[in-house]
Amino acid sequence: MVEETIFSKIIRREIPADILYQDELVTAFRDISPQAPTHILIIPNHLIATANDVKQSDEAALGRMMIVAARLAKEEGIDEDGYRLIMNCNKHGGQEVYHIHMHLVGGKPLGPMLSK
Ligand code: DGP
Repeated sequence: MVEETIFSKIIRREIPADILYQDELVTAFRDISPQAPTHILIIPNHLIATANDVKQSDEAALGRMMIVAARLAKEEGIDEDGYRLIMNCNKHGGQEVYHIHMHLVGGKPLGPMLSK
């Protein structure tokens, strides 16, 4: 049994978050500690702990995450200049919350992809 994280409480609106989008598959909300002018997290409503745990049955939710990312990038006005989509996995990836999430980051030049 995989343990719920704070993100499940955000999805159920049990704790506050700046939710920008929600449907039957995914939820998107602003990151509590933004690393750029736009920093949004897009997550599946059902708990998938890490990218390693993705199953065939998750395909619809994962596809929707991508659709919502593109839509929010446009709404934020960062689609033309560009942005970065990031999903961290486990320790070396720097994952802190074990409910997979796509970071949508933009609004300024983001520099090289990886810090040295
Ligand atoms: P990661 O390192 O990829 O697991 O990123 C986790 C992100 O989640 C990090 O950028 C901060 C964000 N975060 C953690 N707790 C909360 C929270 O309670 N609310 C919101 N909005 N974001 C959170």
